[in-house]
Amino acid sequence: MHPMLSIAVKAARRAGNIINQASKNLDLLTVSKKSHSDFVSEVDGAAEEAIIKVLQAAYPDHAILAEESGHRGDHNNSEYQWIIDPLDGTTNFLHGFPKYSVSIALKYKGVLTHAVIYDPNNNELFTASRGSGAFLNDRRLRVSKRIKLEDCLIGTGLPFRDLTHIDAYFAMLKDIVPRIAGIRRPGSAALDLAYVAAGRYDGFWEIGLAPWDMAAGCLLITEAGGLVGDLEGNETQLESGQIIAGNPKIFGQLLQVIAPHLTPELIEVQRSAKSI
Ligand code: 2AM
Ligand code: CA
Ligand code: CA
Ligand code: CA
Repeated sequence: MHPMLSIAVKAARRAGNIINQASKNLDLLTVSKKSHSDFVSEVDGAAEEAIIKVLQAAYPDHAILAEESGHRGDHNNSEYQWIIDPLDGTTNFLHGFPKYSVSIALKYKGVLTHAVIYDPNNNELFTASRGSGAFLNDRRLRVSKRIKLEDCLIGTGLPFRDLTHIDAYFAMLKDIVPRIAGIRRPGSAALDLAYVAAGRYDGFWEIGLAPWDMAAGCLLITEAGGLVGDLEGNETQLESGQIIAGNPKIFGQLLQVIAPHLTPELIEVQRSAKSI
């Protein structure tokens, strides 16, 4: 394992331990709301600090973008940037619904290079390094082999914070559901993307995500032989928050159903993210 990936794994496991400990006493947690239905607890912050402590001890010069504390370090001059979601699926965590994860990715010169997604509940560690494949614990991962949309299990997430695009999203959902075998919406986007890499889902799409929800999952999927793109089929821009992913046969079929429901506003979100 590349030394930078092992540091990321160490950080993810530390965060996972904090999350597991806290999950035994959910009633004791202080929970606040960032906005309507957007919850945060002290566990999010504690897990994030633990991750950052491990990363900064090893790589004090690297820049960091983390959900709860934002930017740290010199983003203009560092070639390395860590992108961190310390607890993806906070709502699930707070309800004892066992679908949440820790997500850590490293960009080198703007390119996703290492990725970890850790499910502390099931002790499932998903890792990838560019050019070296994707793994679940010690097992090499491949995306699924299904070729017909009608046989596929597709993951998604509902818009929850910004409801501006909810009609367009429901139009996508309405069109896709009769064409597939099943739909799932567990609520941890990072873990969903890891499941595409593992072949548990054949495809996934969502709008309104944040860069830290998507970064690690994108590398896991491409390293497992899958495709990721934006909702027009172009290269994913993490800042756009819009993603379609799947095995190489299903990616295009999913895109054909989803893309016609893009509104000018959703297209604008994608295209303006490209110019960042
Ligand atoms: P979070 O738990 O790290 O905030 C996509 O659905 C992402 O949106 C999730 O991975 C989750 O990341 C975030 N999210 C926050 N609040 C949510 C909510 N009430 N419902 C769904 N997703 C939520
Ligand atoms: Ca959050
Ligand atoms: Ca998240
Ligand atoms: Ca989070």
